[in-house]
Amino acid sequence: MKTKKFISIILSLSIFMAAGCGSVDTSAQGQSSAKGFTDVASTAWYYGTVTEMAQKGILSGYDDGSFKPGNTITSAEFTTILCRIKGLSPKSAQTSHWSAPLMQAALDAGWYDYDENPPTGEKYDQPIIRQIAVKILMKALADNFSYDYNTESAKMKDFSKLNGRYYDTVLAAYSAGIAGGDNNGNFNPDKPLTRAEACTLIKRAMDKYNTTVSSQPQTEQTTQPAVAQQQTAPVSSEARAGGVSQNGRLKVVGTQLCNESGAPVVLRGMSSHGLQWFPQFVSNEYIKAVGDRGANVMRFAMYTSENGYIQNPSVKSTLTTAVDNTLKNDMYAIIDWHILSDGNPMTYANEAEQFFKEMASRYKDSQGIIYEICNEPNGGISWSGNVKPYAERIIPAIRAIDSDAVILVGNPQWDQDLDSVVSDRLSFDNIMYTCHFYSGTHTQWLRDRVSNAVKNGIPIFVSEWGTSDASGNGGVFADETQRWMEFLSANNISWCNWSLCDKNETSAALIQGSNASDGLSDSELSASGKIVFSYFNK
Ligand code: DCB
Repeated sequence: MKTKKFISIILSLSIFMAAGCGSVDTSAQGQSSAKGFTDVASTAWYYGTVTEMAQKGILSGYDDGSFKPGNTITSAEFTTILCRIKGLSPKSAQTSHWSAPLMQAALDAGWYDYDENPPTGEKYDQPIIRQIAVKILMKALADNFSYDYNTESAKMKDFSKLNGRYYDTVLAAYSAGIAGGDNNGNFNPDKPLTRAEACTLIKRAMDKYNTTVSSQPQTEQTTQPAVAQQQTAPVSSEARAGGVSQNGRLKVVGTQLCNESGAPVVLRGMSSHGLQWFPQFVSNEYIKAVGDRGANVMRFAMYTSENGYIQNPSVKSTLTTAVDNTLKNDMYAIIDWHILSDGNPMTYANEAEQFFKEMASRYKDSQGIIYEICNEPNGGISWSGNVKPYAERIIPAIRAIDSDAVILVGNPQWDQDLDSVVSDRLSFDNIMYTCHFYSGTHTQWLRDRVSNAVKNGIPIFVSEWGTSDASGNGGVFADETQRWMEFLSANNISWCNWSLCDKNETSAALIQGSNASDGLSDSELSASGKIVFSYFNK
């Protein structure tokens, strides 16, 4: 919390004041506004904006009821507000500064360059200067940087002071009506920004680009300065061992899933059941409870058929809520296009392409997303004739938007036709092939296929497996499950178990009446759930 006393500042020269933006406040201090900020007068030019932004929970005031509109805003404060709006996941950082995980995320997202704000943090607490602020704002929120150079540069009397590296973003902001000159027509590129001005800039950009506040990860609440406190979306739990903030964006090296720095990572967690049937188990409480038991990944089965997405597209909002909950809990999230009774992925390839483009646009800045483009191809289809061509269509569509997320690809016979993959693999980087097993049905012969695939350089991810037989029922097959767990562990293979629900079938991990509000105890787990949860950390 800042303790500096508020000094009344005359904001008459606000550079970002739009024409006709209202009267100039010269004596805000002591007047109380409708929202209760003691120093934001209802006649202030920024009154409406500050009030609205505070109501949305994007900025907040200080404990003493003030907002300090004329104070400068620091680099870390300004940038992390945008990180929260966009829901960037915190990253492992070089310093212990409160903002460092999100500043690292902003740097990695390309919002600013290393020298503008080194990750060693020495500039984090300095006032941010206007040209850098506008650049970060535009990188974070703008959907295009279009402008006419002659028109926009002519509007700026002090254009010669603008550093060339900010031409595109600042002139685009001028063109979009987001930034403007002061009363003298100057932009003052090297001057600090005030809190009121920052608020106005962000609001204009959000309005212009129809930005909605993401409900994704936050930094630790306790260490945020007042300016950056989020008042709406629930605040995330701590960084999780093996989670996204620790491992960052994943990549595939050889056959091994690795973290951002190239060290091997194993993800273990739960798959949902069909989201159209069991949405209640992908709540924040359930996901957090699974994470607290040691999992670092969740997979969400969005069925295409059986009253799934094709017939009932609104199930997509269950999916995105589930994914957001997962990221908020610092876990990886797998978006599963769950074909099953429609065993040929080509049947709904158009819908799949559209869907994955939308997901990629939504999550491209998140580090915790894995796309699974077709659950279990099956029926009279082949790898080379159906699934591979499907993958060759969907993967580039995702990559055009989200260039380096890991993508999981299925194969015929419910993800058991690994031999076909070995002889005709895809040519993309950062992909893994799925193998699914059910302990009561799939035994050593399938482990042999996995071993053979890995030996041939095929990266394997077990995105679904069960302790039951292949119907999801029967068993529990504890001995065979143990063989599988030892095998996967020995091979560093990641997995998700089917399924986090309380359906009356063996593979369901929960008993009826489970309640995750206080975590999930063993007594709330089924026979299968008890076994599975005991393997999250092994
Ligand atoms: C997979 C599917 C998954 C299915 C489980 C268990 O299917 F990816 O959706 O889940 O494995 O069968 C089951 C649920 C049931 C639900 C049913 C239909 O547990 O509650 O009624 O889906 O929605 C597999 C996996 C392997 C094999 C066959 C199937 N196999 N299959 O090897 O023969 O036919 O669904």
